Amino acid sequence: MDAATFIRTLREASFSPFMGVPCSVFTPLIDLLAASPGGEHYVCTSEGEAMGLAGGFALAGSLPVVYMQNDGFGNAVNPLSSLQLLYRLPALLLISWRGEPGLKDAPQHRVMGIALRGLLDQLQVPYRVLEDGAAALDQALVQARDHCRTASTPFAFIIRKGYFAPGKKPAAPEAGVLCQRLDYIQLLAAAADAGDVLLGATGFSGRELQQYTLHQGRFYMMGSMGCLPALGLGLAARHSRRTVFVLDGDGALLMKLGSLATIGHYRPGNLVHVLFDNQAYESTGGQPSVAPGIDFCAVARACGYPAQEEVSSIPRFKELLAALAGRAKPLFVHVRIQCGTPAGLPRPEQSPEQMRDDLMAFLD
Ligand SMILES: Cc1ncc(C[n+]2csc(CCOP(=O)(O)OP(=O)(O)O)c2C)c(N)n1
Repeated sequence: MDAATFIRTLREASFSPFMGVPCSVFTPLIDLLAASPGGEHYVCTSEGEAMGLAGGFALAGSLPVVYMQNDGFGNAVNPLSSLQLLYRLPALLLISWRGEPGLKDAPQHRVMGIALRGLLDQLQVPYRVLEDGAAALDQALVQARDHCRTASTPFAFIIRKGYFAPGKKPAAPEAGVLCQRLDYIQLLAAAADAGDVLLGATGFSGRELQQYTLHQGRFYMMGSMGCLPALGLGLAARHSRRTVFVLDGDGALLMKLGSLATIGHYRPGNLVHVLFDNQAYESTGGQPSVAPGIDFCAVARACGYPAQEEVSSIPRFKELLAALAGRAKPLFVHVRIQCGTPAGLPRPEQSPEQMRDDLMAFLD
C-alpha cells in the first residue's frame, strides 16, 4: 500500500489527525506525515500519551488515528481501558504486527506477536488484520467508521510488516560536526573498569554495545523501551562497588522521563546515565523525536542528579572519562550525536536468556 493513498483514504473517511510512536513498519507513513506541514501530526513520547491526546481530539469531535508498534500497545492498554473504553471515546488504532507467528522477527516481539489479538478480544476492541489493496482498506474503513460512530469506542487495524510500500526517504541531514554513538561507546567500554556494568537501551545504543564491545559486564535490553534507567537503578542498588553505566537514547528516555525523578530521588552513588541524543528514533527509521530544544541536563538537575555534563566532542568526552572517579553521582551525561551506525549492524546472536545468564555470571 502506498502511504500517500493510505493517508488520503483515511482522511476522506474522516479519520484525522494522526499521532503515535514510531515502528519501522510505519516508516513510509510517518515520513510522509512529517513532510506534510498542513496535515496535523503529533509525535508522542509514549503510546499511552498518544491515547490521551487521542481522547482530547475525540472529545473535540474528531476521529483520531493512533499508530503504535504492538510492543507499545502495552503502554496504550491503560488509557485504552480507563479512558477510551470508560468514557466511550472513538479512535482508529494502527497496530503493527511484529512477531507475527510463523514469521522471523527479533525476540522481543515474540510474546506480544502471539498475544495481541487475544488482548484486543479481551478488551472488546474489534479489529481487522489489514489485507493488501485499496478495496480491502475501503472495506475495513467502513467497518471502523461504523463502529466508531455507533459504539463510540476504538477500532484497530493490525498491520503486517511490509504492508506499506517503501517511500522516498527524506533527505538525510547534512553530516554535521557531531560524532556518532559508536565512537563514544567504544571509548566508554575501553575506559570502564573490568568490574563495571554497561547497560544498553533498546535501539542502537544496546545493539552497538553488544556488537562492538568486548566488555564482559554488558547487557542489551532489547525491548521494554524506556525501562533501562530503572533497571540500572535496581542493579546499582545491589552492586554499590561497581559503577553502573546506563546508555540511553532520547526516544527511550522521553518515553519514561519520570525515571530521572526516581533516580534523582534515590541518588545511587554509582550510576552514570549517558544519553545519546540524536533527536531521532534512529533504529525504527530515523523519525524525528521531540528532543530538539530540550535541555536534558537542566531536567536532570531539577530532578535531583547532583552532577550533569554536556558533551558534543570526543576530546570533551575523554576528559570526562578521565575524571569520572572523582565526579558526584548519579552523573547525567548528555551526549549530542548525529545519526549513523555501522552499515549492516547485525542483531545479536545470543538469546535474551543467554544475555541474562552472562550478566548474572559476571555479577556473581
Ligand atoms: C513501547 C515501545 N514503543 C515503540 C517501540 C519501537 N521502538 C524500538 S526502538 C525505538 C526507537 C528508540 O529511539 P531512541 O531511544 O532515540 O534510540 P535510537 O533508535 O535513536 O538508537 C522504537 C520507537 C518499542 N520497542 N517499544
